[in-house]
Amino acid sequence: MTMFCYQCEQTIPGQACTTRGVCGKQETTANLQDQIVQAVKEIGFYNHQLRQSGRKDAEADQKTLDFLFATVTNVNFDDARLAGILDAARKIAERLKRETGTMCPGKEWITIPLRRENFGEDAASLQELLMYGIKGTAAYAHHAFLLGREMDEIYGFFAKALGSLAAGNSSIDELIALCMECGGVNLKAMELLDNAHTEHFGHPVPTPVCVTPKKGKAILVTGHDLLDLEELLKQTEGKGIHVYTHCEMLPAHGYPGLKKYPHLAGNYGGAWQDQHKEFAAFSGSILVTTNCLQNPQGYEHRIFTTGCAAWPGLKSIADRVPGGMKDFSPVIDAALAETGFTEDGEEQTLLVGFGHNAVLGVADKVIDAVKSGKIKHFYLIGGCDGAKPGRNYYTELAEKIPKDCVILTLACGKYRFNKMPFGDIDGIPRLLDIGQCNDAYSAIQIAVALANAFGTDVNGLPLSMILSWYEQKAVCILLTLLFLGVKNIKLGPSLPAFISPAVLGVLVEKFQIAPISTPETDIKTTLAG
Ligand code: SF4
Ligand code: SF3
Repeated sequence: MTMFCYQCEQTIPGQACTTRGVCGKQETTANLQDQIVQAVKEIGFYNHQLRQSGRKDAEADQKTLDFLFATVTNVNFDDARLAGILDAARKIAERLKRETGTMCPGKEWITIPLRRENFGEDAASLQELLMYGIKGTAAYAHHAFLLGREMDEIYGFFAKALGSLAAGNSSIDELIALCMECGGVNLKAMELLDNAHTEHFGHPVPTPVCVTPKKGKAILVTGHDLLDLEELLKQTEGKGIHVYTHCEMLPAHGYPGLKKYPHLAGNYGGAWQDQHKEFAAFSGSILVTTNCLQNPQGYEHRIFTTGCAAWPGLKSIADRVPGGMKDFSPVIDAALAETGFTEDGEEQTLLVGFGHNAVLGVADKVIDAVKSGKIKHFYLIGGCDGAKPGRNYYTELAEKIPKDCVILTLACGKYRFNKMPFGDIDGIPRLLDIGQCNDAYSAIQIAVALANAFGTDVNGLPLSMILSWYEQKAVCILLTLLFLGVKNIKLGPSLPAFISPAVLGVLVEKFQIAPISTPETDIKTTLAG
């Protein structure tokens, strides 16, 4: 068996990973993930039948989220764990098959090359666009679920869309409609997660974060799961350990419910792709709560995974029992066994915490600054980071954006520029860090409020969205923006390999989406528009 995966930006341009993933995914792992995706589509097929007859299945609904999250890029590389997931998924599909008395087709086109043969390149391209949108949405719904939030509409859509992918009976137009619907459902998933975060941890407030280490024992937490971080902070209280955030954990510092812990000491390192160097240099233990995980090199004894994240041979922290907490003592013991940092670094800070509540709290000031011409334009430079040299574009872009423009940012791509001095415009910082990728919800709230204040829509604002993508969460966010009718998005560093030329043509025609060019050209065209 060979593999065929082209779900992320890192794959060979215009092609796919066919022998081993650029991410480090082995052929066996890719094949297990293909089979999990197939089993989840079957669950969706039967679940949709059940729902149409007025019944619901909580196990099918909830497990769909976890199973799909395990197939997102850089989450789970552990074949033994994936085989267990596959087994569990097949058991649910079998049970639903018995309960519905129906038969799901689709096993004959389990891989992408087979789907291309069966359905043609364009339908296969749209099927994958939908599938990756669903995966990203599932990841956000999974986080909301862990904080006690669910939404039946999300489950109903998953059952319908996965069922249609299993049956392979949707036309090109129906697939396009499902992709747009996925964008709308993802907006609801991000809203659900935003509500869960802000109710549990409070609304983020502007907060300076130290980005240099402090003397003492240390734990580094990476990924997106704020609940894991909170439980770790509780369990490390009074133990003389500093807890640092890494990559997508940075926005944690803005939440009152997390920043109140004095031992949440700061942020360490940059985005995920630098982890080999940065984790090796970190003098403590490391906890990986979600993507993006890479093969550990030399620090295997002091790195731990939890939740959906897994790497073969790495120690994993078990899930919490209902009503309880995860037990992070292995992570704490590993931190205490390390030397820790032997001296304080020279203090340097950056600002986080500009969620919708904080920004809309100063909306009057922002609106006045636009009206008086002090703020000419807003740029949303958001999305994922990655290893490609072409991603330097985003650093140069942020650097070259004129001083009378404000930059909104979110997700891990910001590490390309978030330590630069941007200054402010009449007290409004020129760089506003909105948060994690899922906080695209916040960015949308801000844009909609500004549009209302100016009596226009989001496309009528002096706002340009220049996005960087890498994995499937970025795909669902892009679908959300398209669902909202946002036009003229610039996307880079390269266009998705799974988008066929004809599908790209539709996106260009309907939404004027375009690849990034050079920072100078893109600034010129966005300011002229
Ligand atoms: Fe290749 Fe990305 Fe798939 Fe990994 S996830 S195998 S890098 S396309
Ligand atoms: Fe980054 Fe993986 Fe996408 Fe949540 S951590 S944005 S790439």
